[in-house]
Amino acid sequence: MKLYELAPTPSCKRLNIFLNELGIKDLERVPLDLRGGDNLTDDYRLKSINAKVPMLEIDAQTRLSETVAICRYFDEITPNSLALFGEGALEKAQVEMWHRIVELEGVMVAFQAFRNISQIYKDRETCVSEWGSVSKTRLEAFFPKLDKQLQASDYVASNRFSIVDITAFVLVGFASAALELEICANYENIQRWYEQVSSRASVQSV
Ligand SMILES: N[C@@H](CCC(=O)N[C@@H](CS)C(=O)NCC(=O)O)C(=O)O
Repeated sequence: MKLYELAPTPSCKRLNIFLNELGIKDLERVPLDLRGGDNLTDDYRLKSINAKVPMLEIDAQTRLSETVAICRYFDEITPNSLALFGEGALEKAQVEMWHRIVELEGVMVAFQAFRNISQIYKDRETCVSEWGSVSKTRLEAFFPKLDKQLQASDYVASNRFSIVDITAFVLVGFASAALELEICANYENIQRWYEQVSSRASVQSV
């Protein structure tokens, strides 16, 4: 089994925190140079449906793309009682609901903002500065929603740590560093939760 990645990217951070939670360490890793275009070669495109990282190669015929799909695979094959995708009908649905909200209104919008403002991938996509700015404004409008939820609940989806906290944690870190948004200073519930998640061993080693 091989994991194709660029460890500092947000998507790979999400996966690596999840793997740390499960205690998975001895995984063969293949580092890719994304800016150099390692993910755009014909060989990689044949292997990866979205030509992005992370990508898990299970064997010569079987590969998985999409961070959450890879997390789910490892969760299923690793005996554990962490319930990172929730436990019971209601909590599983709450995890699913909040994960979609955080990904669709947070992560995807943050990626659009960063990619269009920085133009780091202008060799492979059309970049529109105005779309980057609009996306950044839309992203800023998401954090009050997250803060309100964290006022009502210890963690994002419920009172228990889940995969949604990993995704939201990486999002807040990325938006603060790459988009220079002051999130923790402006939202006290996000700040309380962010400090709590930061103290987890799984997070400290990525
Ligand atoms: N929806 C995908 C997004 C993956 C993604 O956007 N990966 C970025 C790094 S964070 C990437 O590979 N970028 C290279 C490119 O777009 O060429 C997932 O969740 O895995």
